[in-house]
Amino acid sequence: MPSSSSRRSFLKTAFGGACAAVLTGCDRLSNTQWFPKILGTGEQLNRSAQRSITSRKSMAQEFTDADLSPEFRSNGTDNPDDPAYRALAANQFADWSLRVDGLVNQPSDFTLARLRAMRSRTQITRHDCVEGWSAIGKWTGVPLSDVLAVVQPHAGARYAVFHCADVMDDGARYYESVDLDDAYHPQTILAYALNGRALPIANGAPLRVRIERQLGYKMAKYIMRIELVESFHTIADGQGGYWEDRGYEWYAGI
Ligand SMILES: Nc1nc2c(c(=O)[nH]1)N[C@H]1C(S)=C(S)[C@@H](COP(=O)(O)O)O[C@H]1N2
Ligand SMILES: [Mo]
Repeated sequence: MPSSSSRRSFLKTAFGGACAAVLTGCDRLSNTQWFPKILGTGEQLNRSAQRSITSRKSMAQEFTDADLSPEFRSNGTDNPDDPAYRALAANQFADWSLRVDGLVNQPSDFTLARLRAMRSRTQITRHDCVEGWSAIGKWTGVPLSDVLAVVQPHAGARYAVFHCADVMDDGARYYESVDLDDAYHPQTILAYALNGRALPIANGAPLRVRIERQLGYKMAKYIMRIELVESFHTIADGQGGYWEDRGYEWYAGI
């Protein structure tokens, strides 16, 4: 993996004159997570170039309570109108469970109570939406790695696909996918709480994923099922996600 100084020199080269004028400022920028995140998408670097400038194991920046946005806005679906979802919501999700299956040894169902009883992680992070807004929120949930430890993915499993409850205006259901590097990342959690309270419906209740080094559209809300697959192209002959099927990059991170 490249050292942070080689990453800095890459960034200085990539940003040439702009960085030469304000070297110290550029050093500071390159040490934060969001700078490479924006570089990776704005400059249309491909995935291998992104991998070569930043370790896949690096952590997204975490913040403090003082940094929390006054309100964490909602984007995309804010209340799925799927009848099965509405029935679950009417009963505070007491009858909801997460199905985890596909290429696994132990297909399993996780109720909210079961998820809440597992190890939890709380992290304060910044969410960046490609539509041009960001917000800092405090998320609590189960590391996805712990859920995967229960279901035991097969050696051939390469991606986790998140199947969601909401159907978009064009009739397609929202879904997303990540590779297992990101699925096992310590900051990848299945979040059931936001800012110390049960996750609001507007932000994905009862469960949404946080994949902190990627952009907002990867962070599937209203998750009903996680499927382990060898290729995400087998999902509806698609490109790995609702927005990816409409032209967005599958790899939306550093
Ligand atoms: N199921 C589902 N997940 C989704 C979306 C959606 O419309 N449906 N929108 C995505 C986008 S573009 C963003 S920016 C975030 C918004 O999360 P928020 O509503 O908590 O702000 O959720 C992402 N996950
Ligand atoms: Mo977004």
